[in-house]
Amino acid sequence: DTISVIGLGYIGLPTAAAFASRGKKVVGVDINPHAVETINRGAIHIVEPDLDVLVKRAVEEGFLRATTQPEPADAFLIAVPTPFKGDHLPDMKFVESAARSLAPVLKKGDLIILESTSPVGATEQMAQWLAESRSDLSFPQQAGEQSDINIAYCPERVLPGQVMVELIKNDRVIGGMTSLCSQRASDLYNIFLEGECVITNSRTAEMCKLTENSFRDVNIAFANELSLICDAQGINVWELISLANRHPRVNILQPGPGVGGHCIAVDPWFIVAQNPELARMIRTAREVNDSKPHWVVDRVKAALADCLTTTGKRAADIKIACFGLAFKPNIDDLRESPAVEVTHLIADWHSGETWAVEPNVHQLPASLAEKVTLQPVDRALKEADLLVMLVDHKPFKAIPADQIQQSWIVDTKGVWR
Ligand code: SAJ
Repeated sequence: DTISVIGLGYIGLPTAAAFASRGKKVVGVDINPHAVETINRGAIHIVEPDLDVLVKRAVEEGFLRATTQPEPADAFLIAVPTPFKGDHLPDMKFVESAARSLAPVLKKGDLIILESTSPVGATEQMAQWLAESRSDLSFPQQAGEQSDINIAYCPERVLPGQVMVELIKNDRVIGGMTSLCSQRASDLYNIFLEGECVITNSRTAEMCKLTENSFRDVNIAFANELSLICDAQGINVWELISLANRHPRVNILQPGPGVGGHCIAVDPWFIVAQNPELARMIRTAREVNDSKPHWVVDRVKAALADCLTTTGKRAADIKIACFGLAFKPNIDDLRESPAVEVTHLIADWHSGETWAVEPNVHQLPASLAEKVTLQPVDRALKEADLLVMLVDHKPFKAIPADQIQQSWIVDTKGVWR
């Protein structure tokens, strides 16, 4: 039996590799020829621990192959991005084109699983697109248990940086369009899954994925709101949270410069888009988290003003060092990162030098490189006038307190408190 994975990104490629490592024949499909060519060489085009070894072995042993055009298979997994199209509305164009592109190669008995984060109803919509685009009209297009193909929604829930572990260990929510669809999808994941397959319908599974990330967003927003309140009240928010968390039923998350990544800052808006009147707390949480970078920049402006009055220096002579660019600690992923946003905003306003300190990258993105220079930790600690802590990477946490001589520090992670 052949398994085809459409979309070879952060979710599709690890999933393809997981099936291939269990001796299944996997054909990966991606519209990006660079990704296809890289994978067929046995290499990877994304950063994720342990994935490189797995892909290399799978390609060498002939279990994994990539292509730009869908081919016939017995099971298809769709793991393409679902970004925004303007105004926080979900854009399903990649799911639609993936579905339409595989319709011509479908045959009776095939299983199609959607994994991409999607609004409620997306799986029914995908079934519609498939039905419209099918060329094998010899099979009657029937709904429900009579349908000649099986469709399910099975969201991924892996944490970037730990994908290969969580892919196998986490439980899977299986949202089949019928119970036969769910059964077949469960059988497929059980090829590599150590966690449990939990069966529900497709709409509940779609909402479940959105709910998980909204839960985290709302809880981070609570921590971020506390950090603003504590700042106004002269209270150390990290001490406060650790004290409150000693209550047996309180477990507050950590504040920071904002919420980044491709999921938590996006998925809650899918709920808001479909329920604008009802999703009041979910929307507010998004607004609280999205406004945090601006609040941080206001703190930096205040610190600079104080520095200028105290030292009598000119702003143009002040070096501001931003520690961390990644969207969370101990990774190198800068996409949708609040730390990058804060650094941009500082560099746009500050007349002196703005430095970025990010041990996990060797080159700044072009837009940042125009106005910011990448500096080593030591130099920033010695020469910068104002320090801005944005990401609590391990090496930053390890800096001994006596090496931090600066009087002006804006610490969004409570590392140098
Ligand atoms: N963050 C905080 N405070 C915290 C925890 C996180 O400010 O206490 C920030 C991080 O710094 C980062 C953002 O939130 O900017 C998101 O980071 P994360 O580690 O919470 O999550 P992601 O985006 O790496 O992965 C999430 C996970 N979802 C949940 O934990 C509910 C993952 O399991 C999902 O599979 C993934 O989204 C996804 O693909 O949807």
